[in-house]
Amino acid sequence: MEMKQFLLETINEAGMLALDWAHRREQNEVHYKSAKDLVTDADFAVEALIKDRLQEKFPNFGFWGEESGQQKGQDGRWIVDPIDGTVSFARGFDYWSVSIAVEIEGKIEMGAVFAPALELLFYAEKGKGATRNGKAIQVSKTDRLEQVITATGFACIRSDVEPNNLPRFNRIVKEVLGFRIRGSAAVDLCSVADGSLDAFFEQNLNLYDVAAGALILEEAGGKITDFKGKEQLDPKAVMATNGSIHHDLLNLA
Ligand code: 2AM
Ligand code: CA
Repeated sequence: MEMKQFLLETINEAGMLALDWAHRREQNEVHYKSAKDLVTDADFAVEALIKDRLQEKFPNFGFWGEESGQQKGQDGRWIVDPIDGTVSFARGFDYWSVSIAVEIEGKIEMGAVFAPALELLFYAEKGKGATRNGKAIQVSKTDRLEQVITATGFACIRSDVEPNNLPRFNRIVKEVLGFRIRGSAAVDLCSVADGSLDAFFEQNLNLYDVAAGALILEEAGGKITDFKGKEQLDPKAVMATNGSIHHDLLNLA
């Protein structure tokens, strides 16, 4: 079986397992990695399922998951966030997702983000465009700040990182039409990809939060840089836009 089909089958199975946990929240125990960093039984179960499936089918692939760490492999690796938006998931707020990126020779070649409670599956392959529930997607054409709806998040504040995202938020919030803070970086990147949002920026994320979403956004015609405008995926400094308003937002970043 080729990798694409296997990736889509696996993320579907993982998302359905997570949704099953979401439907019986009272059984899903919350554990605290630190005061504001939590993980649930479901996170561990979903990551274990994905890792098992990968090892069974592609044993020469490495694996990097948020909950079980890194395991080397010769053919490439899967970069996995079993549940991106765990806080939302644990509370029954529907913006959470399973995120899987396929890295080969150091480059992200495929990415899938599945938000089962929203019934949204995003997929992209390098050079082949991006899809939402099987249909091709494109970023928005919004090119004026006063028409921009942008997402952000405050992982930096939960991790006590200084300087944090608040001064940037304060500058940008005065110039744009609206903000959305929904708690899943992976879903936010996909919303920029399908044009329902125009931008997303956040500090202090991890590669497993953004690797798949970043490819999906780029394949939908979007742009990602750090806050200085350098064209790279730096999970600690993410400015992701439709391209048209990138320069204006960077000026405020
Ligand atoms: P998670 O749910 O997988 O932890 C929301 O702002 C984004 O920040 C989510 O992608 C979330 O991923 C991530 N996040 C939340 N708390 C964080 C922390 N303390 N450190 C780093 N990332 C965090
Ligand atoms: Ca997670």
